[in-house]
Amino acid sequence: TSSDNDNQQQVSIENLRHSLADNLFYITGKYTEIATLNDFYLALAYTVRDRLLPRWLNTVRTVTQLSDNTKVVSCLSSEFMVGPHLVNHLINLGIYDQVRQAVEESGLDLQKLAEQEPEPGLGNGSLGRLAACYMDSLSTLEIPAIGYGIRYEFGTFKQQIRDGWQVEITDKWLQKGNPWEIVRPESAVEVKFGGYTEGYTDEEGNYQATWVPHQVVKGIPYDTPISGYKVNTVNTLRLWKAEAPESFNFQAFNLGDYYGAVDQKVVSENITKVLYPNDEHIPGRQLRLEQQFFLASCALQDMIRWHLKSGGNLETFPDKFAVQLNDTHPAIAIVELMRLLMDEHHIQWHDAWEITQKTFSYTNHTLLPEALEKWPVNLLGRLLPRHLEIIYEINRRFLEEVRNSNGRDGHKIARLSLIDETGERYIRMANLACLGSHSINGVAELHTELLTKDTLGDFYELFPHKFSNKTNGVTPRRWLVQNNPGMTKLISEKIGEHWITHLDDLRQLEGFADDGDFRYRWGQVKLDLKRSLAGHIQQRLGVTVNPESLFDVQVKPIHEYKRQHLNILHIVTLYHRIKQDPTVNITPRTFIFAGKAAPGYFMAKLMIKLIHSVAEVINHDPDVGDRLKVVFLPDYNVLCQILYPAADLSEQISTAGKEVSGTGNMKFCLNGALTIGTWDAANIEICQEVGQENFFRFGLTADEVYQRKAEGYNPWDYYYGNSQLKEIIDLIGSGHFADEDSTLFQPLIDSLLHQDQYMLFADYQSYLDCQDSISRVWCDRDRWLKMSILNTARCGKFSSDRAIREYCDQIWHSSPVSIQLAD
Ligand code: 26R
Repeated sequence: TSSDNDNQQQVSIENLRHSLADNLFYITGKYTEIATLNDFYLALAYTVRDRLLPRWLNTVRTVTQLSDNTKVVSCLSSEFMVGPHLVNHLINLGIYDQVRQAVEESGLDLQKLAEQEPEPGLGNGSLGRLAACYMDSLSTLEIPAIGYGIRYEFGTFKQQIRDGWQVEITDKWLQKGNPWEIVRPESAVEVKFGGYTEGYTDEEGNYQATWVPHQVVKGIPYDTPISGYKVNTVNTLRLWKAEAPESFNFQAFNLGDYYGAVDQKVVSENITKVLYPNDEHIPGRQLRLEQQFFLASCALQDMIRWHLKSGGNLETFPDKFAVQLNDTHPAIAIVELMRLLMDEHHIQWHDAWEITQKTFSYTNHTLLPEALEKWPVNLLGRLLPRHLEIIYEINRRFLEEVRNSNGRDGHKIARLSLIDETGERYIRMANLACLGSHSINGVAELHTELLTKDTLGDFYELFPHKFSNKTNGVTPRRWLVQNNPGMTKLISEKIGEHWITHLDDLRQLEGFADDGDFRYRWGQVKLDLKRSLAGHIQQRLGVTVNPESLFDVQVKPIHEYKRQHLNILHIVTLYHRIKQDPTVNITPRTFIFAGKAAPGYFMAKLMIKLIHSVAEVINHDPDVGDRLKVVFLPDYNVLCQILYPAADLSEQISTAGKEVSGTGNMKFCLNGALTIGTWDAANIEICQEVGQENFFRFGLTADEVYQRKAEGYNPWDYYYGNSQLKEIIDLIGSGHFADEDSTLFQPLIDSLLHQDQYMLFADYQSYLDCQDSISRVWCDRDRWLKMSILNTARCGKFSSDRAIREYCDQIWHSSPVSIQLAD
């Protein structure tokens, strides 16, 4: 067809080269002679975006004109960690090779240009990355979808290390412009804050409320395309920026109070200034609640406008949109939809509540009780007075129902209540999310089990039908195809390319696990990646590591429950063995760490310091030589992509029952790393898939952790009961790694000796034994390679495509729509 020809034409080398030159001239306004590398990157980005636009606009047009029986998936998330766009689009559009050639013929280097792209760090960790993987799969599966989030001006902080300590630097990702977004000022919405409510009774005798806000803020949408792999679907990620409405403070202008009016502008724009790090002190942060409500209100107004414009009425809203709440951060949307339906569209409570429950579904991502969100009643009432009224009414009706059908167990009612009245009064966002949704899911089997038994047990008892498990997944496009071209090529050579969208097909690799030639090449791919990582390490940190050593990698946020310090205990044990007998036989290992600590989390920051201090000593000790090296790669986001493919061993060592799912574990497995893991989170399912003979398991189970605690766990028993453990704890405590300063790591040592909340001591010996057996297996290279191949071959379950299919079939009831390209 002619549109196919246009397409071919559009991506001919010749045409790409011209566009590149044109965009450089017309968009960056530069001649080649004075253009910077960043200008060339921008020109290339626009060249690629131009080629996405026909697909994107056709997707938007098709989706907005959909008949009633097709549902749009709407993902509300306070975080989206989409990662760099450029190479991702090249691969999805299938034009990587053409573009590389066009770039080369223009005298440039594609990789260098790609490195110019700042990473939009609009998230803290895997919750935001999960949302991005899911957007990728939605597009690839041709599901009409929209992601709603916040366009933070500053994303997650950049991490620098000074003298072994983490230092936070602001992330100015928008500084040099963002070619991937298109602002849509004509689609702005208004969001209200503060003030008071007025009630009246209408002609029909119904109570009506009006909200007289104190402040109005404008939400401006910025759209980013999310392409699917080799399909026409390009869905939208719509991020909202807060601005002051120009007309709002006219009075101040008229009175000549120019600065007063400008102040207002500053206050409004603060709402989307910065992403909050995962921190312990969130409940009092008014700005965080403002962000949450801002997102919820913008998204809902946008969807309602869209629905009404396409001729729908609000009764059919849930047939048009399936709204997924990514954790409780956007859960205030439940109340906002009630308000919009009742106060602005005059729908009665009963109907409004039915529409609301049909619309929302909720995914939980937290088990730690201190991370369950709650907002002080006073704060919420001040900021959202009308919403507090609605919450009280939802709660009143709910608790009345509970009392009527379940009797008067006061404790249970107190636990179910949307309001925590055990001390200062709080609104419990998880309770609100459970009540206002028709579906609640956990993100790994064990997590869902613990949720239903414990964290949300009371709700499970009332609404067992609402609960289900949807084990997380990651997109193989970014985490294998893009990140690990060598392995991708090797796999595709053997089994074709169908696996890229049907990851279960990797099973066909099982047939090659015993093929000597294939094994050899598999090993070579890994070795190449390790060499290139070693080069990076040399360049960035000045540390020489041996690419032939076992690369033992732990990358994830730094947290006590994730137990980076257990890993350190193993490293110090090996060091101690060498010091006792320098001729001891030790399998050479390179220990690689990366990850950020929340800025206010002292213990996590001390763990980073400990890693650096131990590294400093070990890396320079002549007795150790090049047998052991320890490195910490700063600013995890940028470098993490190359860490997964280069890893031999993946450390997934959280205290059982504490990690929700993990997704890093899946990325490692996909890239052929073997896992040393506790019986926790998605590790369990990985082990079940790859087979226990291909997985290194250690430590207590979640049940055992629970029992030990119940029996009265005493870390001193382990300290005195295990001389090796005692020796290394004493070694760290003595200041050996801290220039003889015995106070530096005392807080860490004390917390282990006196409490050991995360049971490092209980798992220490088991971890050590497991690591020793890993060292033995490593020496049998053939065996290791076979296990590595089988890990990749059997991890098909952990594709985000599988996860999204489950969400579509069981929760959203949404199906694919193929997008035709118009002529
Ligand atoms: C409320 C505030 C303090 C807060 C708490 C916790 C803010 C953010 C979080 C992070 C949570 C929601 C999170 O990211 N959880 C992670 O979700 C991943 C995706 O499901 C899991 O893989 C991972 O195990 C889990 O920690």
